[in-house]
Amino acid sequence: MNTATTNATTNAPAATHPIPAPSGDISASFLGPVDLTGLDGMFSAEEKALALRVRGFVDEHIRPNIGRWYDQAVFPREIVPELGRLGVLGMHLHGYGCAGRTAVEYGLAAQELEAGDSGLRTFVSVQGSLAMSAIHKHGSEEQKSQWLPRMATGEAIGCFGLTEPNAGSDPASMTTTARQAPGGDWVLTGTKRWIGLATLADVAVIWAQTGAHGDGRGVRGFVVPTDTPGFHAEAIGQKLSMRASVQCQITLDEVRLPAEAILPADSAIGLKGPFQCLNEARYGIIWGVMGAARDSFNAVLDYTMGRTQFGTPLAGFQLTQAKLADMAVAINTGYLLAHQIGRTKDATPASVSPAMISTGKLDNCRVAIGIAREAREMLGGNGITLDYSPLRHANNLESVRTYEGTDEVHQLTIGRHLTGLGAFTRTEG
Ligand code: TGC
Repeated sequence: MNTATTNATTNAPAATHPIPAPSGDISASFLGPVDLTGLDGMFSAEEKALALRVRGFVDEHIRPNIGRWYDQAVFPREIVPELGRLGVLGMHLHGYGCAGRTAVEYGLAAQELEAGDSGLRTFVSVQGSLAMSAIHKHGSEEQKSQWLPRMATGEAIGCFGLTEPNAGSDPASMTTTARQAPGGDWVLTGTKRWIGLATLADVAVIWAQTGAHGDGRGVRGFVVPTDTPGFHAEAIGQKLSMRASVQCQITLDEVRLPAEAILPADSAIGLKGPFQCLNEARYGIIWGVMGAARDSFNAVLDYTMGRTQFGTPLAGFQLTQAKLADMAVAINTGYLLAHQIGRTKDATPASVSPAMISTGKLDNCRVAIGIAREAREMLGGNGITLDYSPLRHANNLESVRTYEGTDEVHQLTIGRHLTGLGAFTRTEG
């Protein structure tokens, strides 16, 4: 029988070990009871204050509603300007109304948002790390001035169209084309799939084959206002994951754009253009998923402390403690990995290799999903409801583990780094 009192907004027992409130005592670890290794001491007072501010936002705007949004498969469009006011949209970018925060601060914000829900963190990543980063890194002055300030406030939403129905792990095989018409206009034709927020977006960064160079170097990016004739986005339904987020299929039917719609920078010639943006999004995931893992851990720690079976709190059983210990150790190592990559990114950005990013994305995703699944199991039957976060996190993490590079893509990226031998084999024909 559950002896704990009940939370007013859900049927879940009230927290017996609440994580600190935004204005709480940060002399104890700001990461709560999971901090076994002095993680708290790795962050400055300013960094922790930022994390706690984002946590306060999550506590106020996301936690009370996320079960309903998830159940009803709703992305709360109205939260976008609130996220803009919080300063997390394109927060790691400088100028054009962006907050100019460090990589570590961006990571801390990502893990607080994902402690709320991966779908909401994904919105912030797609907007800031993919769409805004693409324009910021590769765009013209006009493109930056037109879009970035409005995207930083949430007045405009962006999406990033790379993946296609038949080109997921292998974007070099994309079939979307951009041909230049007499007079210089570009005409885009093709289909993109699994594109976050495309039905809500005001602008899409679309990657397409121009045929101008061989070996995938013909891939270029285009800034496409979504009200351009021929642009059509449709939400993908019946998802069992990321239900408080929107993933879409985009159809480009002879979408005609002016010559200056292309992302002009040399850095955007070929696949390295989109891959540089994927690095930013993958970096955010390294931190984000630790938030989902930490939230799952907190939920199950509270639950096992409060629920008595066979006359003992579940947390008093050795088998429970072994699981809690393994989860906490894995979360600590995940934060250490994220912190190491984040500090490196702030100190010497050029030394953050694709293999380093792959190491973090690969391991923190598989660790986080393992923790969320284990936490669900420890919650027993109660764990299959939306009153508790772990199964929602586990389901979301199925998507997070897959997008921005599957485990296999990251293993082979690391393998290529270690051996110098590329094991991605493309069979022509
Ligand atoms: P490869 O020959 O390795 O590289 C082509 C060019 O790109 C450069 N490059 C990178 N540059 C920066 N960062 C990286 N991480 C890079 N990886 C490669 C490379 O140096 C080369 O440059 P250059 O100058 O020689 O042209 O290309 P490959 O075709 O052999 O691919 C290798 C592989 C498998 C690693 C790559 O294709 C890959 O990462 N695949 C996974 C793609 C992926 O993550 N897709 C998910 C996209 S996310 C999305 O569209 C929807 S989710 C977001 C949402 O919600 O909207």
